[in-house]
Amino acid sequence: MIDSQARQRLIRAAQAVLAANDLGNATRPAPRVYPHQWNWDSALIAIGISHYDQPRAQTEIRSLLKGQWRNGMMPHIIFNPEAGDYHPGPDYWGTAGRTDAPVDVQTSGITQPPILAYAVLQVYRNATDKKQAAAFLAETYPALVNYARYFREQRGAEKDGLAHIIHPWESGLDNSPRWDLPLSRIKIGWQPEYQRVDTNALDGNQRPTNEEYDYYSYLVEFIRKYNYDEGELRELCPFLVQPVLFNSIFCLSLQALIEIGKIIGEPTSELAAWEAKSREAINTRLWDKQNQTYGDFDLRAGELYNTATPMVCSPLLAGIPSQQRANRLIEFLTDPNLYWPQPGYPLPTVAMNDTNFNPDKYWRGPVWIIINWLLILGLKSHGREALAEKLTEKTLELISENGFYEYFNPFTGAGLGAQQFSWTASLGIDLVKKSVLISII
Ligand code: 2M8
Repeated sequence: MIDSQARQRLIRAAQAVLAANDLGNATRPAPRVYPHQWNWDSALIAIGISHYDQPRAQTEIRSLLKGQWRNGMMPHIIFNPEAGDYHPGPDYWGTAGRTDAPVDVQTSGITQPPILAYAVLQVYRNATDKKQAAAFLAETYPALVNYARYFREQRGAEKDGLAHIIHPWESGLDNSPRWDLPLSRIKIGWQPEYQRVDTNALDGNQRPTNEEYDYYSYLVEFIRKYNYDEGELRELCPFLVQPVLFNSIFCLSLQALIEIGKIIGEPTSELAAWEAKSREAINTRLWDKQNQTYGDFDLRAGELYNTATPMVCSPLLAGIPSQQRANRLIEFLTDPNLYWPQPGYPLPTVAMNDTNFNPDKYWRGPVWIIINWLLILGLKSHGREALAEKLTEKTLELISENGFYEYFNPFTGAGLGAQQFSWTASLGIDLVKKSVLISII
């Protein structure tokens, strides 16, 4: 149990991490390994910052929106012109001059989990000057709706209710075993030409393999070859998956957009229809009867498949499952053989009894604060406040005892990957602020 002094210390230290990673109008995820601005990182960073610096949180969002493409796409990276040491950089993406790409900033050409609209709503909720904050909502709303419309029109949500991704990096979960099956079906057409730099700064045993990087780089080259043309990529991209976590986050952001629309007096019936369609599709097309959890749909193979990771419970975060399904999912999450090690720290990103589980390797087992934070939200959405508080408590303990790492060993708590990681800091702040305990101290 971490007491109120430890919580205050955590907030101060987290603010120092965010200040050190501040690039002016944007925040990098970590000093050396991630020197640019990332899409969902920045959205989550803005939530943390909005608890103590509303103008800076709004600036974070505005700088992210500068990267938006004309078709509504929010790129996964906006490049920092001062930083060079990252693969793949702007030249490898080669998006400059593409018809849809912005002219004054350089970006990648794929997106990331669309948590942005939810983040904007949280920034508003944390504001004390609600009039100014509502003006910020009105300012950003059209861009946020365009981003949602992009998933409807370009990524299949209009047709299926579900958005597809064209690269594992779009999932945010890079080398999660969730992509092993669809990647294994891809025949690499040529040897991609690239140089990894991540393993210069970090232990290679904690990072994806070279084979995985071959797939990632090949897919970037493939997407670039087809000129970022969404229609062509829908037809031809060898990786085309409708992931459950991504779509649950899409639904959450649609719910947030509806709420924002109501606050600023915009009609919301169209958004409500989009949200209902996506929710329904998650509950039907992504429901895996056999495992009694949610899976991902591989559009290339035309099948639903599943992997033992806590993401199988992700629809909880947008209140999507029935109470009966939710109860079953929560039993999985709290099972000490799967996701709640005792002793240790919940929630490992792969089930501990699964052959893919590796407690130290990137998205293949370590605890990630983002996943805990999303599932804490899910527990609260389903009325499980006490359990949400328990998970909050364990997560804060993990950070305050081990530091603001990118990910953590679920048994020992040892920090892994990048140090001084921004979303660990910002979500740490958010967890302290929302914790039931803090409000009674
Ligand atoms: C990781 O992804 C990037 C590629 O986008 C990488 O491996 O270099 C993921 O953890 C992703 O979710 C995250 O947004 C990004 C920056 O923190 O790093």
